[in-house]
Amino acid sequence: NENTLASPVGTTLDRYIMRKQAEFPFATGELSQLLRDIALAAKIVNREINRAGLMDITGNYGAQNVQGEQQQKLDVVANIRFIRALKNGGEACAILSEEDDEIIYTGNDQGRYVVAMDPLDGSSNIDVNVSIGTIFSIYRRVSPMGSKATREDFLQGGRKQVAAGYILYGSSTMLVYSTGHGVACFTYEHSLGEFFLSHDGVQIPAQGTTFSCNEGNWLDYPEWVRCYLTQCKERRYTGRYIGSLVADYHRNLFKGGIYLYPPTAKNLNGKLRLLYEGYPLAFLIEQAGGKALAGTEAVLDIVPTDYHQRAPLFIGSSEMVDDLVACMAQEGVPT
Ligand code: P6P
Repeated sequence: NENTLASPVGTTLDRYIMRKQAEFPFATGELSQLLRDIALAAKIVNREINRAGLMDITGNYGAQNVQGEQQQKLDVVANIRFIRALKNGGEACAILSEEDDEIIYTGNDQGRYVVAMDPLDGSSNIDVNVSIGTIFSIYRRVSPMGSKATREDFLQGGRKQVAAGYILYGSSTMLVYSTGHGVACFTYEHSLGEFFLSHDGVQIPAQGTTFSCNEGNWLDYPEWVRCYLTQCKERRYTGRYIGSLVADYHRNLFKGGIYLYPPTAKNLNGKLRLLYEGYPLAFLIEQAGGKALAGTEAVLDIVPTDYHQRAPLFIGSSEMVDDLVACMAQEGVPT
């Protein structure tokens, strides 16, 4: 039926969500509402980000977050806004945020979902006006409705995600998400306060000629990573590294490419967090026909043990990830 066709560009996010929900007769609308709540928070955070330079709320807040990283004021603002939107929305019973060590209970113990999120990744880029992003990952709870959410709700593993996505606050603000039936991309129209569908059924090109990696860590990289990066240079690929994961990821999703965050001396498991960076971005890239590895293992297959655990991330065009795997074999890594 017409619902299974890609929705026409220009559809609003609301109409798109309703149309998609109509494709699932058993859908009860909670996930749809949860996505709307996330979109609302995104609009609010977008406004704060755009005003930041003017309201002088950028710069270091002085507080340290649980990661021991210098916390930017906008980190705090974004975290509060997403938590408040999800609390008011009523669909999520708990939240795991990069900014908080423990899970945050929303008070909606009847909520069917839990959300893991990085409210504002790459916040060190704010002061220099580089694009930044929010990343979110949604699970159906496994603990009984009416009870408090548990660790198990958040440690179900990447393949149990029911939805995932990100907001990119760039030259335009875009919301990209999937509920497991393809990737949709929406562009925000400030004057109307609406997200409009700009791409439906996004597929990452199988091959690309862009690699995104911080080569300052070259001396730390395992031989198979150096082997691959050398191959990229021999092929005269383009290096593009914005230093903001969502921005690098989004460009590679549309143009083809690979993003690499390997183990380093400072971070033996890489710098990126599994539950609210690796898993959601891996969910999306597989929906878009790409691949995501943490090493020899697919990111989505990693069994999680800790809320804030890190994992290496090699993610993007399928043929580029395959070339990376060939380098593992070449360097004797058991695959
Ligand atoms: P490095 C930003 O701090 C971030 O989490 C990602 O957005 C980005 O891709 C990466 O870290 C940059 O890390 O070590 O290359 O500066």
